[in-house]
Amino acid sequence: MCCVLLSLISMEIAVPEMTIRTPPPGSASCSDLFQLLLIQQSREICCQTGFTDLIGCLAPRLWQAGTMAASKSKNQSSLALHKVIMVGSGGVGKSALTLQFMYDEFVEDYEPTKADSYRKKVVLDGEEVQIDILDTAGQEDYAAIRDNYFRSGEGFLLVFSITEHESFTATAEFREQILRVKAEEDKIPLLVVGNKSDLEERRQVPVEEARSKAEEWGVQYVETSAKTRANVDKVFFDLMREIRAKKMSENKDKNGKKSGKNKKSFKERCCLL
Ligand SMILES: Nc1nc2c(ncn2[C@@H]2O[C@H](COP(=O)(O)OP(=O)(O)OP(=O)(O)O)[C@@H](O)[C@H]2O)c(=O)[nH]1
Ligand SMILES: [Mg+2]
Repeated sequence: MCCVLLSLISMEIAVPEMTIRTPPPGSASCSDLFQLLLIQQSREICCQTGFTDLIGCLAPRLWQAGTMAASKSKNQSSLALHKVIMVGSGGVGKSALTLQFMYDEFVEDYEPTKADSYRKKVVLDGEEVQIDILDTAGQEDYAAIRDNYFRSGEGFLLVFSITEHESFTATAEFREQILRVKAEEDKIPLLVVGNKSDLEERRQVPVEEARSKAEEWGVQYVETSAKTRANVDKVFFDLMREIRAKKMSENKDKNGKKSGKNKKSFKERCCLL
């Protein structure tokens, strides 16, 4: 069974609306692969029954299911899992950044994304963790399914291209959508990323303009180049740190409440003589 599954490790499973790229050899476990096969099977059912629209709706759920399964195996191997979503207009370099981070390669060709999902084990401040990256479509045709994607994310890289002012203006709308979808959450881990910093001669967005917007939103602004790899690791690792800090403070709150409750019930059990 394992041999058959291992032969699938570097295979790319492509479907009309979503691609799941398996981790490079050595980093995929059997349970990861089993999940991928399950996901693939569900999608095949959708394709065969002609419900291709369903895939758009199911993709984020399937991603969630996949990451939930990873959380389970995470518990077994006690690995934390951080779920990151790439957001921004079409052509700003979301896929290029993701592929550079995942595989240390720069893709020159532009192929608009529908939705791609990636998983990698990394060492974050000395601790081995897993990162799940959902690379979403910037193209407007897919705007309707963004809500579903955003709901399942724990942190966001809000990407624009420094060579296209319109893509910078669009970040405000993307941010609004994230805040609306995650309205019940306090502080959402998010970084504003100005990509294509290697194309300085074509810059349309001044650093100061982007920085002051990020300050207004209370988030970090970082310029990257998927081509030269400048700051690529930084944005993913800084975001994971923010996600981890949020989870820790939420756990602290929960535990605080629990012990508060215990104190009350202890008091309630006492009576004055
Ligand atoms: N010079 C330079 N080109 C880049 C950089 N990042 C991306 N590109 C190029 O810009 C084009 C679009 O990049 P993608 O990563 O496909 O853009 P995207 O944001 O994923 O686009 P959608 O999938 O449509 O949302 C490609 O031709 C890339 O090679 C960069 O940092 N520097
Ligand atoms: Mg893309």
